[in-house]
Amino acid sequence: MATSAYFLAQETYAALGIDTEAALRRLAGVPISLHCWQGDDVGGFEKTGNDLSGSGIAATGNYPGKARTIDELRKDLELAYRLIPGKHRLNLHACYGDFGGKKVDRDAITVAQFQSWIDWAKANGLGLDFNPTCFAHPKASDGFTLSHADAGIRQFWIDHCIASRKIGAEMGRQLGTPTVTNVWIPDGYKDLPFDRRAPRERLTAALDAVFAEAIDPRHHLDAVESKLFGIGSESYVVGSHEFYLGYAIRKQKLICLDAGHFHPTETLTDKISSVLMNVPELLLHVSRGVRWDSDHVVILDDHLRAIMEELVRGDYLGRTHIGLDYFDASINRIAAWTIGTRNAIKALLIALLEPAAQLRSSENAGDLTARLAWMEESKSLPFAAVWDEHCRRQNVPVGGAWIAEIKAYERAVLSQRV
Ligand code: RNT
Ligand code: ZN
Repeated sequence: MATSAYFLAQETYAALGIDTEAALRRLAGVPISLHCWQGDDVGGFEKTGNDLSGSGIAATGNYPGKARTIDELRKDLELAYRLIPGKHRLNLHACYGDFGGKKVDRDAITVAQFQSWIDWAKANGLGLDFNPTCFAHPKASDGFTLSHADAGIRQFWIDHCIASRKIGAEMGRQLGTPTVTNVWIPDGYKDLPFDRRAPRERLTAALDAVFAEAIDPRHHLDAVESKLFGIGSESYVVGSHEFYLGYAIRKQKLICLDAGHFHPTETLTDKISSVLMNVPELLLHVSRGVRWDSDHVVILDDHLRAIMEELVRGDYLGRTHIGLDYFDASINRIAAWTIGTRNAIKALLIALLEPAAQLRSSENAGDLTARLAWMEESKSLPFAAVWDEHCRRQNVPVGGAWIAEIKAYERAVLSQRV
């Protein structure tokens, strides 16, 4: 039963020509891909364990109760999905395979190690996305993978990426929804390189080898993700934005824009409509950099709102795959998923409830005063009542009620993980 707060909000929006029911219907159809790696600080389930050195990334914090096994990670995810309204996806990294205690090196993985994830996803009504794990491995310890100067090491990572695409394609085929497999590599130098060209030529050739086989886009889509710098690759990153943007345009691949991978004052706001002029589709890693690419939990801030506004205003939702990417080990990890994902959905709802007609007609009429006025007025429209209604209809906790559920799980389950 909808509440009177919702009906009042519905009237307020209707007076502006905004249909809250249509917004709720659209919102319910947009999946967010939750990143598995928030659950265990980018650890994974390989026998070798987790060492992010040389990877350019780091999870900081030691909040107790992180998932140690595939079953624990699934149980934690199931709780997060119960607290997040709507039907969503899971974004898996290759190092999260079901290895059953056996060592299967990265270049040898097949769908066999991911069948239990596919079965689990099917049982939970989730789509899957995928990533080769080109870090946290002895062959990545000097910080280079696909652009490595050593042909043997390069080939190892090419083989890993090819294996990952095959797994992604099989996930998409079995689940009936295309898997986006995203290639991100850490390759770069701490200090000034002499030769910036050769690694980029090697990376181009390696990517060509990785993508040589065409895969049916009904099952699988390729994305490439750039970065500005990483920890230990402050001076040079082979896969820069310009590098991948050019590659993606030339090969008509998806470009992955990670909100934390640009200069601190640079946002995705202008990039979305720019890159979508030239690439078929977009993958977003919604994240929050704080001073650097620090992967903080996504909050309802101006950047997040602007990203979602762009997707709605530009009518790009059908060409955009929304994923999250952050890893905070200093707070409850299930809460980190829940907070960030609920915020991403909430921001999308706010964007769907914009007084778009007024904004568009003011702008088209050259009435920039009215445009600014409507933008500011829209900030105090009663979206919270519509958001609560969304949670109610999707049978998830309304408002802060989810916090108690996480606390109870922490007491009953996480506290036992010592
Ligand atoms: C790293 C990239 C990349 C990773 C994941 C774990 O800077 O953002 O997306 O976060 O692959
Ligand atoms: Zn990312």
